Amino acid sequence: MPPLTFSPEVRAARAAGQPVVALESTIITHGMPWPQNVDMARTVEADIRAGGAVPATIAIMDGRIHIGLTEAQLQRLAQSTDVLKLSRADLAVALATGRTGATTVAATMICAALAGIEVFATGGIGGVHRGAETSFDISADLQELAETRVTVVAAGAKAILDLPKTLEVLETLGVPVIAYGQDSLPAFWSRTSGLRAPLRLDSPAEIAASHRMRARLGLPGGQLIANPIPAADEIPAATLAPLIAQAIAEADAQNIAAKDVTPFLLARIYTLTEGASLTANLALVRNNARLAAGIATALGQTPLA
Ligand code: PSU
Ligand code: MN
Repeated sequence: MPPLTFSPEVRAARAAGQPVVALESTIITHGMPWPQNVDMARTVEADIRAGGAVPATIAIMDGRIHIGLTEAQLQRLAQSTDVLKLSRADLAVALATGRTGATTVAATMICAALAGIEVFATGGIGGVHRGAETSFDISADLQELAETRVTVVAAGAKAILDLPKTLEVLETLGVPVIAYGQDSLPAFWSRTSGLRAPLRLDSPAEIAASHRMRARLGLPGGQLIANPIPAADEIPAATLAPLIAQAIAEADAQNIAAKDVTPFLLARIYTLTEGASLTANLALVRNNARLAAGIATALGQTPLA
């Protein structure tokens, strides 16, 4: 039996058959600074409740997989500076040795699936980093989307990544990349990337139906729903491009590698945009949470077969 601990709120939701939406914790510990990270976590949880579903923020604490965090646990996680960043490779070691850590998209998908949660909202997924042809830096999030049956709502991938290569890898892995309500692939801070998304759906009911159809076909793996940032919150790609280039050059100069690359770039871009990147990030995570609540609700109304 996996070492799962449900929060009282999530336990009650499961007993009542209410829709549940998973949330990751690396965005809290490694994606945003304190105290904005804890505000974001609370606000996004409230958005999911307002959307008629129950939020389950997932983290590893004291050797248990926590599905839903209490206020005290959220505070503890958000304020610690030495929390581990856990992906698929790290989960078992962290649990077996009683550690505390935040789950990435990949690890959150694994834990959500273990808990029977089918929908997960986040900001951006990991992907193929620029220069991956020499660094081989490709996030484990992509492989996880191919293996674990959870529908992930994100705002596309950040421009710190190589978006065309990320799309190619997802295609190779057989992951459906579905733009929500438009033809273009959204690019996190911007509504459009200049790339056409491979697939498009226009309603939570359609997304729920294709999630169920994958199960009927016996296909493992999830769906990536790419939900564009609201127009009012967008940051033009041209504004960010030089700042992203600067952040990547600094990461190279300082030999930042492996797990440290994404948190380093996010922190630098936050500083270089004087916080504007964080404001937009909050808006898009909230937008994704609302859509995920709609999908979880629609799944509850969609027959299993
Ligand atoms: N991209 C973002 N914000 C984030 C992350 C990615 O825009 O917070 C986090 C997520 O937890 C994601 C992880 O799963 O970084 C990917 O890290 P890596 O590139 O090391 O796989
Ligand atoms: Mn990486």
